[in-house]
Amino acid sequence: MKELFPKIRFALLAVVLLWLKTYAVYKLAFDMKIKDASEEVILFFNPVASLLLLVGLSLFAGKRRNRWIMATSFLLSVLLFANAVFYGFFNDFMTVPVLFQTNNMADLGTSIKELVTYKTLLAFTDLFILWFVLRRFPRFASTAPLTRTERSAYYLAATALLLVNAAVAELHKPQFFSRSFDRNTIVKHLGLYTYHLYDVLLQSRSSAQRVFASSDGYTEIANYVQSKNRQTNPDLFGIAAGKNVIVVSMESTQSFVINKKVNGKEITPFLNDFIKDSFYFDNIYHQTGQGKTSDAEFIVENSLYPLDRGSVFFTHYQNEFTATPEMLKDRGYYSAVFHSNDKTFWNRDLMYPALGYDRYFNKDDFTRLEQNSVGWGLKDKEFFEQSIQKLKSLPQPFYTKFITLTNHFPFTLDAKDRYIDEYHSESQIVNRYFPTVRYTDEALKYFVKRLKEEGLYENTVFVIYGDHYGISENHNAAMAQFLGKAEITPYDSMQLQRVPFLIHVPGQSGQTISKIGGQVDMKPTLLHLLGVKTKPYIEFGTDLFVKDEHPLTIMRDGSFVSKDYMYTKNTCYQMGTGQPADLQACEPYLEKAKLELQQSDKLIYGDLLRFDPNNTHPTGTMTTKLE
Ligand code: GP9
Ligand code: MN
Repeated sequence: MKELFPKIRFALLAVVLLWLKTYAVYKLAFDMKIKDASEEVILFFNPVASLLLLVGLSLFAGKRRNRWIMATSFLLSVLLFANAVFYGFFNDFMTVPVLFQTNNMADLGTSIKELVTYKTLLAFTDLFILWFVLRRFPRFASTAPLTRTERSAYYLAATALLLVNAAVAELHKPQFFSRSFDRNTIVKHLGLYTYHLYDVLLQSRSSAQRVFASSDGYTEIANYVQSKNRQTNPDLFGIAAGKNVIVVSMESTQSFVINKKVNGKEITPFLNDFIKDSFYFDNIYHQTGQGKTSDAEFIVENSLYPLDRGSVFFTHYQNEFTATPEMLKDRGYYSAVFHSNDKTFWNRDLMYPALGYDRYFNKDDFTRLEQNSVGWGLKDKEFFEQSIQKLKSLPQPFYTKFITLTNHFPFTLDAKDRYIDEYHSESQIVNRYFPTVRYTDEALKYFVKRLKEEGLYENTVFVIYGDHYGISENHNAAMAQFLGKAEITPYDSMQLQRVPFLIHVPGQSGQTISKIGGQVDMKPTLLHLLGVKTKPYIEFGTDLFVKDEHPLTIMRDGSFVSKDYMYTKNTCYQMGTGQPADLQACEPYLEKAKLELQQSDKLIYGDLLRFDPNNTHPTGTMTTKLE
């Protein structure tokens, strides 16, 4: 046994280097929200056990052991590096489904460039050290074979350490293993690598769910949904029946820009005016997860929650859905999406037929010249202009969706498109955000003007919603400055997740509705205006025109907002004052929120809408494939 050390010392060196590097990346690239010294100690030690197990696999590799060690170090470094970049924008750790979203990669270039800093490059320093040791001190890296006892001793020790790690997590955070905490909490307690092993386990469990699902599963969820109080507002039901619909998904637009000024100038002058003639909902939260824009699209058109991991557009595009375009098809509507990105981005070319769309006007349908484009694609104004002729050629009534793009992270804009100056704060991202929002606002104004000229405005319902946040919590200091606050508390952060939502119905006067709601509520709200009863269908939202207070608006991570309380980051807050409240006050809602998300997840994982008797257009037999 005493000969063991020389045989494993190169592996141990790799472990120690990876460990220290991981800790450095934890501190520099992730916002771990460490509360006290004990958490810091847990954080420091948490990479060790899984690193010993993973790098230890090399001990089975015989003579090629050192190559294995180098390869494992490299792969783990890539994983660390990728997480650091991913976290920079998403404030989240990667999951297995995210890894398979490879068709998104090409376009992510500009965003990634912005996020790759010296911090992320730290992720590869140790490989040079290992390589140097191998070259200069080959005897240090012995490849003498290990006996079975030696290997067992090594793995026993590493596993014991993993168990200690798990026990400490459970002691420090009771019910760690019975409640599903957010990914930040998991990484904080178990470490990044153990988290990834756990994530792989989750993935295989969810894949199995479809196979074992039956119509009983559908019935259970249908009963759950039918037990909710879902009403319509009789004064408004059907007021827009048969009209065309234009939905605009506004990239990264949060409510805090509405009716606000920067450097003395309005950020959204057009929307501020348009709101006055529209139903404007000023208390609507986005409910997206890792699927960003695609999650918003999914929620808005299905009234289901997105998944906790990955984007439903990628993970479940083969499912059955009863989405808005499909439901409207039965009422004689033609449906189309307009978006000037690659058609495979977010797997849209495969997902849109499943949602019942007839046509997807994508990058290939638009003329993209250098001077027309910025950041990820065609500038919004140009995009709307080029869309008009295509829109005119569609059969009516139509249901169409336009997805804007210019206001996308990292918010780049040509000087001539800057209608207002940048903001002045320590965050370049926040500074640039305002002019790009202002630009999209101008593009919308132009779009409405052109629709009027083409005679398409008067018979069209106009829906506008913000898809998700554009400014992540990494920019809290600049946001505090903009909002004139000393700091951004988790309560404030949650309120910043509100996105604009408005519906303009020709001939109706404007009204601001401050009921609290989320993107799940948009589908029944719109469909009821169009005179479509949604009650027989599965939906998790309710009509925002119904006066009763919304019981609960639930975010994808289990946070929620109700009339009296908000729950976020494991804390209960009093609505209005933002003061922390006794956790007990939130407790009854917590269970409800959990159940709601579970039901929605079950529906998606089990592909249960295939058992829905209302599903008149099963994907497999759909008459119209994407044209
Ligand atoms: C890409 C666009 C932006 O086509 O919808 O996607 P996002 O990165 O915001 O999810
Ligand atoms: Mn988006």
